[in-house]
Amino acid sequence: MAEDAILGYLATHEEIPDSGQFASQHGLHHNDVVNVIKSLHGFRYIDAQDIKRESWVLTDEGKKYAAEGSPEVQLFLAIPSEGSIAKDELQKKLDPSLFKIGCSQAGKNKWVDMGKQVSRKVQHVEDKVKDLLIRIQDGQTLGKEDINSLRARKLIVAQTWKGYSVSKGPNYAPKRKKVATDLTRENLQRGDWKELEFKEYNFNAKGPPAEAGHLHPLLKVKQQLKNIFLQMGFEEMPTNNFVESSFWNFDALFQPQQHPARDSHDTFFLEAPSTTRELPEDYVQLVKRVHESGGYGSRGYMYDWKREEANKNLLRTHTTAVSTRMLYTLAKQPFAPKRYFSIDRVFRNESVDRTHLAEFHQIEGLVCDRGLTLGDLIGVLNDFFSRLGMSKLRFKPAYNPYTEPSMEIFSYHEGLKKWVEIGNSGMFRPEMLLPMGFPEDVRVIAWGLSLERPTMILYGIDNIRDLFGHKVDLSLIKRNPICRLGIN
Ligand code: FB9
Repeated sequence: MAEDAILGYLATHEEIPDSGQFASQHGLHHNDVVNVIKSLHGFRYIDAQDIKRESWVLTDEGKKYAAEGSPEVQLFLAIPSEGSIAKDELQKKLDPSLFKIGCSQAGKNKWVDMGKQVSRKVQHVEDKVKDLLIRIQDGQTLGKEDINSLRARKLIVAQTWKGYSVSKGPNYAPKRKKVATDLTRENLQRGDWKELEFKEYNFNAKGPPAEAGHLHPLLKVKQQLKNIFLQMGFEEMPTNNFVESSFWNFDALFQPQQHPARDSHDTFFLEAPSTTRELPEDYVQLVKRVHESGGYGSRGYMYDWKREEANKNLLRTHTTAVSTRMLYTLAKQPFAPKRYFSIDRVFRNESVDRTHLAEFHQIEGLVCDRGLTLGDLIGVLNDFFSRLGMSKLRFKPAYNPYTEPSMEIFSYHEGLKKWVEIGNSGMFRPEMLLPMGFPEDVRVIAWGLSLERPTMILYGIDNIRDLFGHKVDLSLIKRNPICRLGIN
């Protein structure tokens, strides 16, 4: 239909200057003409150039006034030609939005005398606004001043009309030749492949989107962080046990049994299996003693340490529980420096809010070596976070039951234009390391942060519930970009 019209017209005419006029002259919808133009252009039957035309269209309010007259004229006509009418009377005669605009415009045009009583100041008025709006509807061009006054009253808005001018292309023919898009066995048998015209390959054509698996943003950031740790010579610790005993999660870390984090308000304790099966007895006695009466230069906590408390099973509250197991195993071997890291889920019985769920992923790093100092900790933190793109760090003294000294870590975030708390760190207490059997001069420095916080900031996710859990919208998983950690 449109195709024959266009190809036919070009048989006898140099070009089609304006696809819009061509469409209306041939009683065609301009959209159909445009689609055909795009296709014929694709096969180089024609050459098409974009043409744009700015035009004005009426807003809904504009259409209303073009149909019913401008508010100021409606107001004027509602006022008796002789005498006056009470303002609130008049108000009743008109639709509220009309009345307000009508008053201000009629006032501006000095058509009416607005007081308690309202009267006409002129006998007759022209509805210039209505006429101008109708002229625009008829596609007429108005003067700049009229356009600005209508635009100012939000009665018209600009609209860009896009069309094409068309001329013959290198493959022009009055009728589209059927091009072969495939060389078939039949073509070869019939030998008609010689005459056939084959469609050119469009090497820029996008293939159908490959429906492939997609990594959750958290896993992309996790992989980036793993790479950073491995590049820094760290080994990953096995974190495949969400269920842990209070002993490894708390006691071995020299965290006292009456510490608030150890009650069910903060920790998920298990009903079944409620208690751990076995613990290394000789080591347990050393932990019991250091809690009760100290040793190694410490006076301990001086309370009755209860085995049954240590036996309670829970969902680990931090991956530091894994660090404890690994350090205990390490202390059994002839000493060798070690760098360990873990990234996995931890569980805290906390109230859920924009940035907190009952579970999150903790990232932890530790360095175990002789004579390590706080300087070494600050050094490794600067190295680690600079690889995450966070170079300007500040440290604030903090407290953890299992590290002394301890520091909260802050970084200045260019995007957020503020200092952000990016983690916690410290030097494990001798009351934790010496009962394990480490030599006196062995020190362990460690730090931790969450995986969710950096992921939310990197992917601009404001509410943690949009990142993790059953409410996550899968399209976020499908379309989330690669993880650009450390790359601004
Ligand atoms: O992740 C945290 N903040 C953070 C980290 C990175 C980041 O990157 C952006 C791209 C720029 C942005 C923010 N925090 C730790 C700080 C806060 O969010 C904090 O309010 C919440 N914390 C969690 C615990 O909440 C109860 C984050 C989580 C956390 C805190 C401490 C540790 C681990 C995770 C630890 C530890 C530790 C200390 C000493 C020795 C061993 C482990």
